[in-house]
Amino acid sequence: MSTYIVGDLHGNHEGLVDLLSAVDFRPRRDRLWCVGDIVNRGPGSADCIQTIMGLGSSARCVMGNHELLLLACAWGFAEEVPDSLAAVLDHVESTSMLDWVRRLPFLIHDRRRHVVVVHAGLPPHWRLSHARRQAKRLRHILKSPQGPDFLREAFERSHDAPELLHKEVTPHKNARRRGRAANSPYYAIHALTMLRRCGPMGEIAINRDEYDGARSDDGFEAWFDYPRPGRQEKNTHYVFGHWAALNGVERRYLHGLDTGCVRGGPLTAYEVEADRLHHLSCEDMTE
Ligand SMILES: [Mn+2]
Repeated sequence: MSTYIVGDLHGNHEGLVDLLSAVDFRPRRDRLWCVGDIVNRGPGSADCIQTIMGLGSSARCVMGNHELLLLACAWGFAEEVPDSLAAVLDHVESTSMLDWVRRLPFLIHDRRRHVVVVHAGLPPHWRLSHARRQAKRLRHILKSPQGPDFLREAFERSHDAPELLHKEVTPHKNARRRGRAANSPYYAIHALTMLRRCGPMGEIAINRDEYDGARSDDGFEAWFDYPRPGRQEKNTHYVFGHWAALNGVERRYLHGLDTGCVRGGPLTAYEVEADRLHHLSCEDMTE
């Protein structure tokens, strides 16, 4: 039995099918997990959802920011609806697909396999137990009747006034206010689905996504370059996507799997039990 964690698919259904075939994936024996952003950009968003949904309990997927965008499109408050997501909304099975997307978890922690999966990252000042609670709360909110209002508010904060989001999601220096800000679900949804670089207390750096592997001079480091407690579980593999500009990150216990498979990069999957990567060449689908 093998568990394959696959990087951001972005509607590259061909890549998904080819990868499953290349590793001789069998749903009764193997498991497929996804780091999120299975939709948008590429032409096969609906097919990606259906294939993964169709695997039932053999597949798991965490929520990515593009799944949130799909929900925003469905709920009528996205600034614009990309063609690749309109195809999901127009699909005859859209209701069941959207219902599935809405219920995706924001974090997977498999204690037996010693694996944690999130779409973007974990703020360095969060313990894993806190991240799990936040993820659970977000999932609960999104699938509740308040889900659309909550997501609309989260989108408004990040789209209409990014500088305001920056302030609101940034933990305050004052300890009590800091605690409150760090517990904000708007902070949590941004961190789990959008985080790239941040300050030591999880201050999110908006629009500062460049990274050359060296320490930065502005105090905003890649979330995974901070020591514990952000990744305090020993002997546990942390797996994420979202940051295609890195072209993948491969360190001991750290696996960044977004290698831009919809823009001509490979599709990358991490095979948990064997502790190894698979790369599948893909054609550029954005042209
Ligand atoms: Mn993403």
